[in-house]
Amino acid sequence: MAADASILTPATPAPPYDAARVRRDFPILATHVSGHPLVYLDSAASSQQPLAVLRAVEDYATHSHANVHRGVHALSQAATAAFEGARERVRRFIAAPSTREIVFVRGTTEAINLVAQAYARPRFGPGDEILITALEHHANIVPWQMVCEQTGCTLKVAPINRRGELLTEELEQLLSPRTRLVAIAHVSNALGTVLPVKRIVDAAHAQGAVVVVDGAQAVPHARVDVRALGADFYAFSGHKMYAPTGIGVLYAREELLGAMPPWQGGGDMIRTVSFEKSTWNELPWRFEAGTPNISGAVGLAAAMDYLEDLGIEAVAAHESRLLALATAELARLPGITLVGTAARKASVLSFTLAGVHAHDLGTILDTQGVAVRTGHHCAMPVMTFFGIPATARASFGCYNTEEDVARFIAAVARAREVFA
Ligand code: C6P
Repeated sequence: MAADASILTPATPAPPYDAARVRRDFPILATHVSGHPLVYLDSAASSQQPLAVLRAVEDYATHSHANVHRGVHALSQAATAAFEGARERVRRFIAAPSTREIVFVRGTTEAINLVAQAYARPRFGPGDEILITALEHHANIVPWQMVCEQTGCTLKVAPINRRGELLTEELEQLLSPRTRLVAIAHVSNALGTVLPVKRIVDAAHAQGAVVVVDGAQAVPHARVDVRALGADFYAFSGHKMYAPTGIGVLYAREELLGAMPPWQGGGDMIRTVSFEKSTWNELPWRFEAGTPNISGAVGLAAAMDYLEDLGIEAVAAHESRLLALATAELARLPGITLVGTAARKASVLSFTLAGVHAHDLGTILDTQGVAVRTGHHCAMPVMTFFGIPATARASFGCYNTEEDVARFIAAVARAREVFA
């Protein structure tokens, strides 16, 4: 008898990633700019939303909207179920142990400020140190400077090299028993550098410090498992991962979050209120004062479903192919300097064109329908380190195609002629 063919046949290979099909899921990408089909290369600032997300938000608003946690009526219960369902979706997406550790916030900025004000400020004082890196976004610098002013603790900065790589050994040398908290990007928004988070977490923990990871530029491009990383706090924004603006997440280890005082007071974060004393709600609601962004949370959950349906690993592999292609092509053009050439990069390609301000370059690209971001990218110390005022930055998402790369390179080549 012939062997069972189904046992012998290798698993069907995954179909090749079809970026042109993915692109059609995003209605806004059919826009024309200056008479050209849009080439959207600004996903690191804000990605676009697929129909699945737009429809989920519309469906929620059409059929389920009311305030959450407050009503006995059917719509309030439906809204609460949608909101808390979204929290469970987030928990699974980042492999957090419990929904008690998932706090909905406006975005990465608010998440980091929450940790600064509710974890660091009440605990730190003179002699304590907070350690960050030289490639951080302002959202992972300024809240710590504020804590230093408020408490008298000291900010230390681990250096980078000319490729935009963190000098990890130097960071490790800066760690000491005085270090109370280490705050690092997972991926740099200005340079694209991927940081060795697990190694830094282990080194920081060995000194008794907690670690805050700014995952704003990582979550859309890689599978993040907060348990495997060992991060104490992990922050990210919905609008960089195909969800609406105004919704983000702080993951915080329950043991730490449970010992933190609330940072904002108001409705929903209390258990009882009297004029003498108020008591606090359970986790995570203790950190969600006021009516939350319910439809945003619904959209975020839909974006996570969408990304997982595409396959995060497949998206990441596709984006790194585009990044490699665009980097090689761009580097060939005379006058181009790449800013950020780390060995491990994700999604971001920053560059300058000799003799041309980045804003002028961005404007010329825009007239050709190519959208890039120009400026300091809220990372002024990075610009200072490289001795430049600004860069142009192309960033890739799940919907970008090789044709987008070709159009981008042609637009930069054209800009060179315009400014020659
Ligand atoms: N970076 C960029 O174009 P918010 O604004 O809170 O959603 O995210 C802030 C933030 C924090 N950390 C990193 C690494 C980021 O990239 C950002 C946002 C955008 O690069 C806007 S400046």
